[in-house]
Amino acid sequence: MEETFFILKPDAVERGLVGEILQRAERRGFTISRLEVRKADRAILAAHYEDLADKPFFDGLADFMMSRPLVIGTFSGNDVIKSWRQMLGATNPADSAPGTIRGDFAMAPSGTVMPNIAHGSDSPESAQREIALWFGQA
Ligand code: IDP
Ligand code: MG
Repeated sequence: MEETFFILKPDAVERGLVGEILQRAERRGFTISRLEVRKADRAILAAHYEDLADKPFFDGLADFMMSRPLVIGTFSGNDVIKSWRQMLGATNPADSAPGTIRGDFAMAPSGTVMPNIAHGSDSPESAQREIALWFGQA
């Protein structure tokens, strides 16, 4: 059994897509093992996106992620880290296949910020690090 960390980003929350996205995960067979509404600050986002902190788009990304409360949580299930990434689709919604969450709910970005609905850990190491960061204990 594996655990992954997810964020439903401000665009998902603002557009009322939280229930629909969680429903997709449940239908896939994932168990929602943690779930919380949380306002992020710049410090936690800098830690969460540590590999992106020196990118030119980081400030815009952080402002977007702080623009309203997020829905954060974990899914448990067999091979759930890879499965959730597959359900999300490509990072840039311009490239996300129809049928994926980003491909069904997000448009190609029109500016420097890239709203793309949801986050998922990209490896077991990231999942453990992100769960510890946001929830205190993996
Ligand atoms: P991921 O979310 O698919 O794992 P990452 O490369 O880890 O993609 O990037 C994290 C987030 O940063 C993306 O989901 C997206 O919101 C934002 N982002 C990534 N690349 C760009 C970019 O080139 N311009 C603006 N925002 C970006
Ligand atoms: Mg990533």
